[in-house]
Amino acid sequence: MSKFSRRLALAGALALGAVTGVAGLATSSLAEDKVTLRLSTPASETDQRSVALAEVFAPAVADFAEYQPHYNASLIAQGSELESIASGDLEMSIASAQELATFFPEFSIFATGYVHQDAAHQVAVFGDALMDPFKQKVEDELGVKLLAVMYLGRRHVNLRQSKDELTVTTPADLAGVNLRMPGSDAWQFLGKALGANPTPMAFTEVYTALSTGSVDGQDNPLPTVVDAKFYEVTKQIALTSHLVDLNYVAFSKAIWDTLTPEQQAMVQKAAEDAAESGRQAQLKKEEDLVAFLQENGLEVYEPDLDAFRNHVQAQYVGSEFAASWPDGVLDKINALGN
Ligand code: KDO
Repeated sequence: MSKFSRRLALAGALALGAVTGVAGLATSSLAEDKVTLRLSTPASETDQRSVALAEVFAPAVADFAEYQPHYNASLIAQGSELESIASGDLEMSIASAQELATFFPEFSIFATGYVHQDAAHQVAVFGDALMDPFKQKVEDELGVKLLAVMYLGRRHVNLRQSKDELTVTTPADLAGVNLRMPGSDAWQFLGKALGANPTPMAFTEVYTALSTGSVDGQDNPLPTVVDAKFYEVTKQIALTSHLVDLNYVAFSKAIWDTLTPEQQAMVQKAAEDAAESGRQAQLKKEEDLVAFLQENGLEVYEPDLDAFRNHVQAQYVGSEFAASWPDGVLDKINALGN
């Protein structure tokens, strides 16, 4: 479905969701006196964002909410979570800017290579007034509240070929490389901007695709490469840092509206605390995991970062994505960095 028809289809789903979401809550409130918060994510149970939500978010809201996480996309397919929240079939997800860009193209600014500089920059951007119209639109048109920004990490290029077979120095070295990227336009564009031949595929299929050779590689941060065991079926990581990647804690507005102001404040704080806890854990892992990967036989090295940054940025200039960015927002984002 194109971006625009997807957004139109949502208008109907949202109207329906506002009704079924609240009805669902009313039933569960009467039966159990607690609101059920189902979260669906492609991430595993041991992913640091999952851990943070289970260990920090869930207990903080336990007085009035029962948190029910579903991992490995076992409840909802990757990329369909926001629609599910809008239609009242899900209460929470760990949403990407790329998924949001399928409804609101301007979100691609947060999914663009080499825009965010680090985890602190993500937090500054998310908390800045520049985010207000983005958050408002998602709330009004999708029925989803973006509560906090979670740090996924620096995405790098992770390949099956050994460094002897293929050394990645500049984007030209990725020509013809079938690089798995998640399946939305913003992701695919980033794969092309890196110089590769992007192949769309759900996260849960990547391990098998790498082991059979149906793709040459994938891109993800080091903690994901380890958590999903991609290092077992790949031989090298070129530390391109092409995207300091984030996810948002997404929460059903229909459910939010049924909470008391005190409960809303607790949900908000719980999401922020979980994001902070997950962020610190993920940053620590990123620091520690190079050694682990090397011990496991992977070659981990830095390519020509200027060549990658210049090439990727040049691809966005004049693109349909850049055309959707509100005037002045990129400058504001840059001003919040180092
Ligand atoms: C992935 O599919 O590569 C990706 O890293 C994209 C992210 O936005 C996010 O959906 C993530 O997968 C999942 O949470 C699994 O880690």
